[in-house]
Amino acid sequence: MIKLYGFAISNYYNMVKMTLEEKGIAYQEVSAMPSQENDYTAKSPMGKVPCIETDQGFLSETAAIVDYLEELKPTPRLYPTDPFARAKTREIMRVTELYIELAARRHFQHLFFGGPRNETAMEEVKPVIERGVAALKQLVNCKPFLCGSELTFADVFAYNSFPYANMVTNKLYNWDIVAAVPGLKEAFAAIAARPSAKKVDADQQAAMAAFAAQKK
Ligand SMILES: N[C@@H](CCC(=O)N[C@@H](CS)C(=O)NCC(=O)O)C(=O)O
Repeated sequence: MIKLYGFAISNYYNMVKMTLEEKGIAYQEVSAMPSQENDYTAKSPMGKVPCIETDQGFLSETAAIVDYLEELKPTPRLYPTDPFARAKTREIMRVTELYIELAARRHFQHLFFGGPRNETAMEEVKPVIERGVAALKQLVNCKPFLCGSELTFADVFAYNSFPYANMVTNKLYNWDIVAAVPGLKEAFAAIAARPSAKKVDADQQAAMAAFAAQKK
């Protein structure tokens, strides 16, 4: 059985977990935090969360993991079969990760872990996210999902990336980036109604409550 290493607050972890849930692949969760210790980098060479353990060995990097899972269990598929539509799905995934998630992530230390505000990032992040949002406005159709009638990995990536990024933009730039993309709020509501999202969200909220209680 596949083992999924990480923790339920991690948006990347939740992308993989949602994929496993959507595909009905049996898995076991193993609690792990990012670490540069040898015993963890042996599993996840960058020391990041998530990674998975398969019969053939460990695999890290979310995009590589979800591609593996898609090939391991092609149905229900989360990439369109048409090559161009599949590439367009990946285009949305890349834009979401590079210009929304990774840009916003520069403020995570400050916003979620009490670090000092990064003034350089204050200047640099907003224009990057502005271009990401403009690109997504052009790329998604939200009928009801980001690429149309079927749930794809574009939904899995965006659904798990936007909430934290939106906390960042709301708090630091007074800007709601979900509202900024027409149809995105409704697309997220459609995704949230799926059992996979319900499971991921419930586990995430429980983990957040436990984290908050621990901090007190
Ligand atoms: N590129 C990685 C990013 C994963 C990532 O950044 N995970 C966070 C937790 S949400 C982490 O492990 N952070 C610790 C670090 O960056 O060293 C992936 O696609 O899986």
